[in-house]
Amino acid sequence: MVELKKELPEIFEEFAEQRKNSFLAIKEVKEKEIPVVGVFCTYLPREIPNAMGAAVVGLCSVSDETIPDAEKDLPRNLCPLIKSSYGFAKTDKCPFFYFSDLVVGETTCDGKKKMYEMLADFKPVHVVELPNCQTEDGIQLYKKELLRFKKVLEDKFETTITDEAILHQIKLRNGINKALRRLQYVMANDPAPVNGLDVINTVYGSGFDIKTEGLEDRINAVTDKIEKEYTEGKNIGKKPRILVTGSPSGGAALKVIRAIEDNGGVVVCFENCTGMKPLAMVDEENPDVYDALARKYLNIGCSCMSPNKNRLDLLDELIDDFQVDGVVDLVLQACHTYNVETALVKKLVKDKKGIPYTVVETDYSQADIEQINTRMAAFIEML
Ligand code: BJ8
Repeated sequence: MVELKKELPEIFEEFAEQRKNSFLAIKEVKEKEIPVVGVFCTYLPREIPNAMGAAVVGLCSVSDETIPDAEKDLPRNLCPLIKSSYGFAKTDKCPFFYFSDLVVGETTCDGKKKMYEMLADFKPVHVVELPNCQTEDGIQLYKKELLRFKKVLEDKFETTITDEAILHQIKLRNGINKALRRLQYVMANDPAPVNGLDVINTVYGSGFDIKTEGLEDRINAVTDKIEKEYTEGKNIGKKPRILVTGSPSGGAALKVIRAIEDNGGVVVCFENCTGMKPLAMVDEENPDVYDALARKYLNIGCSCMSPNKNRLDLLDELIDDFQVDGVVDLVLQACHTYNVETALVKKLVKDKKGIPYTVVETDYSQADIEQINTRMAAFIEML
C-alpha cells in the first residue's frame, strides 16, 4: 500500500479550487445585494431560485470539523453528513450558510427532516415536502410543492418568477448536466484516461461554481483536453475498474476513493449523487415547466424512495457502459436507507451482473483510514 499524494494534472486545475473561490465569489454577490439561496439535496431544482437571479449554493457539509459542536444538540449516532451540515450552520463557520438568505431543505431521510426543524431556530428555513414514492400521484404532489416553493421565493424576495425564466434555466442546467455526463463518460474508455479522483473533484467543484452561464463550456473544455490527450496516447494503463455507489462521497469520504486508487484500482464511475445520479435531462418540450421539473427530479434514485427501482436500473446500465470489474458500496454511518439497500445492490451486482461487490461503512473521521486501505487492497487484488 502506498501513501497517496498525486500531483493534480493541469487539466483539472480550474475546478480544483472552486469551493474556495466560491467563498470569495459569494461575498461579492452579497455586496451586489443578489439573494443567496442555500440548498442541500439534488432533489431540489436549482432552476427555480436561479430563475429569479439568485445565487444558489450547496450546503451539504462533508468535513468532521464541526461535528463536536453539532453533537451538543444532536445524537452522536447520526449520519455524519447531517451532523456536519448542522454544525457548520450553528457555528457560522461556512460562508455559504452565513450568507444564505434562505436555506431550503427537503423531506428526504428522517435524520435530515428532524435536523431542519432545529436549524429553523437560527436560520430562515423552508422545507419542501418530497414524496417518497415515484408514482403519478407523487409527481403531482411534488409539482404542487415546487409551485409553493416558487411562491415562497416570490414573497420573501418581492419578485416574480416567470415560466420563461424557468425554461431558460432548464436549458442552461440541461447543458451543464450534458457536459458533466460527457466528462464522466471519458472514463468508459479502457484503459482509463485519468484517475477517477480527479474527475470527481472536477464534477464536485463545478457544483460550487455559482456562475451557471458559461459553465457548460468550461466543463466541456476539460473533457476536450482529456479526449485530445487520450487520442495522443496518454492514459493511466490497465487497472481493475471500480464503480462507487451509495451515500454521497465528497469531502472526507473521498478517503475511500483514495484507498481504491492508491491500491491499484481506478474508479471509473460514481453512481451516487456526487456523480451520475442527478444528471438526467428535464423535458424542454413540456409546456408546463413545473410538471417537467417534478418529473425529472422526483425520478432520482435515492434510497429515501420506496421502492427505489431507479437506482438499481441506473446501476445495471452503468456497470455495462463503464465495463466495471467490481462495485464498492459506500455507506455513511447511521444512514439506514442506504444501509438497508446494500442487500438489494449486492444481489444485483453479484447475481445478475456476476461481478464482485463490497460495502464500506464509514464516517468523516480519519480513524479508519488504515482499515479501509487494507480492505480495498484485498478487494482489488481479487479482481
Ligand atoms: S438525493 S443521497 S443528496 S438525500 S447519507 S443525509 S440519506 S442518512 S445525503 Fe442525499 Fe439528496 Fe439522497 Fe442525494 Fe440521510 Fe443517508 Fe445521511 Fe444522506
